[in-house]
Amino acid sequence: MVTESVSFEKKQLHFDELDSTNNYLKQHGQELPHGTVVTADRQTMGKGRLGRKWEDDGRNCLKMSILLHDVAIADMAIIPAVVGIAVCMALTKLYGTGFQIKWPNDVILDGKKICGILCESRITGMNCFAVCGIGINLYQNEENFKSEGLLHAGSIFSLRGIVPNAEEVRDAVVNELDEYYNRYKESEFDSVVELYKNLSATVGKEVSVIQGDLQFQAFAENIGSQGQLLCRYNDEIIEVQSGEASVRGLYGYI
Ligand code: BT5
Repeated sequence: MVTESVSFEKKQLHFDELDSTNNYLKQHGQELPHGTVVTADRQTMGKGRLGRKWEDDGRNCLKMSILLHDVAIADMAIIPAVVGIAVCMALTKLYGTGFQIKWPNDVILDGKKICGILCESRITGMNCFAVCGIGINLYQNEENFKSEGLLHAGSIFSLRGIVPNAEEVRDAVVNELDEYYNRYKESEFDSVVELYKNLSATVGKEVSVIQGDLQFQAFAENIGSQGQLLCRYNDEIIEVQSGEASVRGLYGYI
C-alpha cells in the first residue's frame, strides 16, 4: 500500500527540565505538528524500555523525542528500527563509520552503547501518534559512566575524542528520520529492513535471549518484517519480540 508521505514540520521545543521528553509529547502530541522535536537539558524520570531507567547527567547527553502523526498501530513494531537506522545514519554522516545497531535498537560504537531508543504511542481513533524518544551520549568520559554504574556505555567524546555539537546532532537525526520514515511509508519497507540488517551488530551471532526470568542461548539468524529477531534454537526458528526481551552476546554486551 502506498501512503502519502508528509515531511516533518520541524517545530522545536526546548526545556531546561522535564520529567521525560517522551512524557511531554505523549501529553501534548495531539495539538503539535508531525515532526515536532522536544529536547530537555535534564530529565528527572528518563525512561528506558521494559520499565528501566535512562541515566541523565544533564547536558552531557542529548535527550530528544520526535512526534509522528497518523501512524498505523501495526507499524509501531517497526518504528523503533527506523529510528535506529536514522540515528546510525546521522552519526555516521557526522562522525564517520563504526556505528551499528544492537537489536532491538541500541546504537553502539566500538561495542559501547552510545544511544538508547524508546518509542511509545497514544491511540487516537483508528491510528495513533508515535513518540520516538532518543538519548545520545555526547560528552561523558569513562569516569562519568563508572560513577553511574554504566559498564557498557560510551559517548562520542569518550570513543572518538570529538566534542559534538548537540544542535547539529539533533538536526541530523531529525533529517534522517524524516528521510527513512518517509521511505518506509512509501512502501520501501524491504529496503528499510535490508538496511537495518546491514547495520545490525546482532544478526549472525550467538546470543543469549533474556525474557523475564527465562534466559536461553540461540543463533540470531535474521530480522523479521516487523523488526522481530528470528533466532535458531534447537533447529527451530523462534521470533523474539522487542517489547519483551533483551539480548546479550555470549561474551559480553554485544
Ligand atoms: C533504552 O532503554 O535504551 C531507551 C532509552 C531512551 C532514552 C530517551 S531520552 C529521551 C526520551 N525520554 C525518555 O524518558 N526516554 C527517551 P533500554 O534498552 O531499556 O536500556 C536501558 C538500559 O540502558 C539501562 O538499564 C542501563 O543499563 C542503560 N543505560 C541507562 N542510561 C544510559 C546511558 N546514558 N548510556 C548508556 N546506557 C544507559
